[in-house]
Amino acid sequence: MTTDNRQMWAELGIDLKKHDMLMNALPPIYKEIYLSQKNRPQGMGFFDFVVGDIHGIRVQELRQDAKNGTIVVATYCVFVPDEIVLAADAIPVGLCAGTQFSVPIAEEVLPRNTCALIKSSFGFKLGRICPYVQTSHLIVGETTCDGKKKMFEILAEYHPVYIMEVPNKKTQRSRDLWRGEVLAFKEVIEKKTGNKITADRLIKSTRLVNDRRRALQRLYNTRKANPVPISGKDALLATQVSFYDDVSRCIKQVNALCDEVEKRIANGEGVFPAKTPRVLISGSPMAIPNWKLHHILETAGAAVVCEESCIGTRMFSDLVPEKGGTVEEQLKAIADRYMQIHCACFTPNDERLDDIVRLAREYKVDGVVHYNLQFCHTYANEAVKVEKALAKEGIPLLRVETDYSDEDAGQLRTRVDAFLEMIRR
Ligand code: BJ8
Repeated sequence: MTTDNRQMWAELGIDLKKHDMLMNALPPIYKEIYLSQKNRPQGMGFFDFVVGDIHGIRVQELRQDAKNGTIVVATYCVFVPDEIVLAADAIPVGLCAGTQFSVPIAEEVLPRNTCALIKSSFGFKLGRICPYVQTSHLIVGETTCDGKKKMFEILAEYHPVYIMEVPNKKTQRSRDLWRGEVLAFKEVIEKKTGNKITADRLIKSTRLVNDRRRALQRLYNTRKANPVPISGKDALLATQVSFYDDVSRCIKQVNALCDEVEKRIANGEGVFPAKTPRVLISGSPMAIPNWKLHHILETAGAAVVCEESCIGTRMFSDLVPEKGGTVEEQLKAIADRYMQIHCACFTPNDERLDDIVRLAREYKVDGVVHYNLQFCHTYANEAVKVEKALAKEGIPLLRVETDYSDEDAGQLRTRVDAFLEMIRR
């Protein structure tokens, strides 16, 4: 930790004592979960560096941009269109909400029976331990689930917050509502930045965000190979980092990683033996540093080969058509693309069931683990339908409900062991 960083954190109003505790806790966990893996691609070195310096260089960059007048827009959901933020020369930053550390802080205010993702994100602000939150000029929330929606109301007492209304159905009326929301968001961002979003800026930012999606698609495609050339933990980390890293740098680093990993495939090289059981994880997003389930699965002898999640395929599967056109035409294309995210907050949401079955086939998995954050009722209830859809296709399923603490790690391991025993070929 450099003196420069400490000074920057102090200027940002960070609670240095709590922050030190968080920063001291991360390295041993990372060493155990990540650095203990064998035969990792060298390209993961960049991502190791990013985590090792998680509140350093990237925050310094954002601070410098902010000092030069750039607006930093923080988000918690893949429904918030980065294209619009970038087209106004602002910087989008996906906030992490994946640590147990900030949960007890949030529980001083929020009900305990709230999902860990909501508590973790709120705790970061309440405890003043996240320099990304502190650097941001605006947090953009959404009306996806009830817990998040009401948390954002409370968060607005501590930080500027703007809420986008995400509809709950996929009818034409809902699409029209969402198009209106995207248009309103463009106006909010223009006002906040003082920059006009032109058709030219919008097509450029659309291409850029699509390039990030293409890079992640490329990475995930490599995971279809057998033996799998990269661990699930490493692929998850690259996806997690892509939420807050500079977009152009992220594209470059993910593509460099893909170059290396594709060579491994050509050489028949893998990180796990070819007969390793292949698992798809589906469900609630895993924000950084939530690596718990991947770690349990991969140390129990499985390979996680895909995540049907917002920190996974839901983030990058669909591109915005790059047809250009007027600002209004492009915003419509952007809005329509985002309506293809099959979050469990929609009813009905059968497209997600189709996605899970399709991905299970494409990634040739031996089983699916449905990951549900405790108290997330949307995903928990949708899991009933997921179970039926997979049973119909003869695909084994393990349903897991957990939080960010390690209290249930032993019990989870026992269940994972039994599941792997069942699906082992
Ligand atoms: S589009 S999945 S990122 S809302 S896990 S907070 S749903 S109680 S995170 Fe999500 Fe957007 Fe949907 Fe994706 Fe609520 Fe459930 Fe918690 Fe969740």
